[in-house]
Amino acid sequence: MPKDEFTYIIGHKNPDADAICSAIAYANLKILQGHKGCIPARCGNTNARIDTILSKFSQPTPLFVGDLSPRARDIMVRDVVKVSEQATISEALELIDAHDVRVLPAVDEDGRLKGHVSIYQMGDYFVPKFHEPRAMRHVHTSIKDVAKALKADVKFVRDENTLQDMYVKIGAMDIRSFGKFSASDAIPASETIIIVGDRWDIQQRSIQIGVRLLVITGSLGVDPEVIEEAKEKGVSLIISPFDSATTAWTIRTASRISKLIETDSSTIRPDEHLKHLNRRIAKSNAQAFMVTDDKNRLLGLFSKTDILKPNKAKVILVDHNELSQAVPGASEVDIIEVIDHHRLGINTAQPIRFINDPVGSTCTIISELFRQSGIDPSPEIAGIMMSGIISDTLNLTGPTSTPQDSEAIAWLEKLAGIEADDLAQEIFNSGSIILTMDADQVIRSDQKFYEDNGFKFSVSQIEELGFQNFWDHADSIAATLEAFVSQESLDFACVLITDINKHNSLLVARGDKEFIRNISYPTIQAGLIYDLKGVVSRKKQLIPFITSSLKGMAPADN
Ligand SMILES: [Mn+2]
Repeated sequence: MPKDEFTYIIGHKNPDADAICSAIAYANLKILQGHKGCIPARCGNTNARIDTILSKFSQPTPLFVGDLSPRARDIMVRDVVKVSEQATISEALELIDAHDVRVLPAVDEDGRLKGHVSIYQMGDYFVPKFHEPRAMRHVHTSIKDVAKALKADVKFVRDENTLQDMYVKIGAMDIRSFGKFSASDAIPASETIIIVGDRWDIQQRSIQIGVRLLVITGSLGVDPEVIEEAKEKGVSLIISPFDSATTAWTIRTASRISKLIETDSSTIRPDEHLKHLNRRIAKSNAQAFMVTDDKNRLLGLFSKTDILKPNKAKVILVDHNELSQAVPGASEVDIIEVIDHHRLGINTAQPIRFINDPVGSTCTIISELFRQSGIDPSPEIAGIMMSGIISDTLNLTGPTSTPQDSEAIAWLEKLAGIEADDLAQEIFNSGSIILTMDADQVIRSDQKFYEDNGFKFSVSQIEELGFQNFWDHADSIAATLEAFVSQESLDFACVLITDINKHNSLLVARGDKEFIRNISYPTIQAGLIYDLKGVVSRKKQLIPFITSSLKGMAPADN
């Protein structure tokens, strides 16, 4: 299946369990509904919790997609019709005709690009040039290629593989003018090809003056004595099945393409971004652009139309709708659907299917889509959706949890054959992020970036059973966060550590002094760590606090 028929179903950067589980479940629903090419994807690493869920319900880790911006390799034709630089015009024309292409890349034996020939260049070769009569008779080829093009009956050949310039002449005149004509022509006999019918006198004279090749037309017989003389004088002699006019034309097509190859082909590397290529290509007159690797081997080609109307990948965003949280390049492809439960933050060029419901988890919405379609998910997919809901709503106990999430869990429990409380135990016990990762990874593992009132900031969240692991690593997490703010040119950054047992959080904040001063939660330590009693939701509790706090400040001049 060509790449353009794929639809990636993908959650946000730094995926959490809901982002991964909703992508898997929605791709499954789409496939059951008969949509082809839907692929669950992710744009970040999994974590211990996600790995536990995937292995419990026998699901492969979704495909990693790091960047969706279209590149040359996404639009190039891979099975390129190409021609050997050694080929004859006849072979090249046959390829052009058989494959209906305009441009043929010419390659050497190692597949390296030497240039290209086009139907225009070859047409020009055959266009009569009356001011240059020699050019109309010129061929650059070998005797062997001529014999092959004519499917000739070879009587005698000498140096048949030597590639040379030769000039075709039809011996149609009387023997008395034939000799004079050859003399006035200023073309040496050794470069002359004579085409003649059953005219014994012209055949004799051609051999006597030592022409390079004598072609007898119309499958006419030739005296054994003439063949003997040709051998003696070293004149190559072949018999063409065609009449003289056809023979002359066919010999010209036996000319090698080597002198016609246009060597200044526009070459492009496969990973060049289309948005960077656009201007260069719009200005170019080239008909085709060759994609080559660093050894100049031909990988593919594309035309101007291919780049102006690229076959874009399609994407469905789940569990997010802000481009700052989406896979890089998402804005350059077609976003065809969004299914989410976060605040709105997207504009699209086209109307799209957009489902946003303030429930506790994207998996709740997906389970409702299953129900609306009258499709029961498999026990594994039901378990995957339960996991997303349990993870996002702290097993229906968090403040973002709604009656719809409880209903979804009740429905899915039966289909999965598993109790939500048992599954929650397994999910929440699967590995403390603080114990298994270093401080930098702790910050990045579930981090979201925001822009509000001119402020750029990030909020990471980690869920732990109790705060002991955090206190053991608080200093290094705070110091790493401080460095992160300047590395990423942010105004400030926060880490919310949530105790999923007691439903409280701690907040580490670093960056903009005024913002930090405005944090009204009680400080636990002089080290800018705040006690957020009863706060467990980044989305519903912390982000609204931050945005209202920023409203009271002068806009940042980013
Ligand atoms: Mn979610």
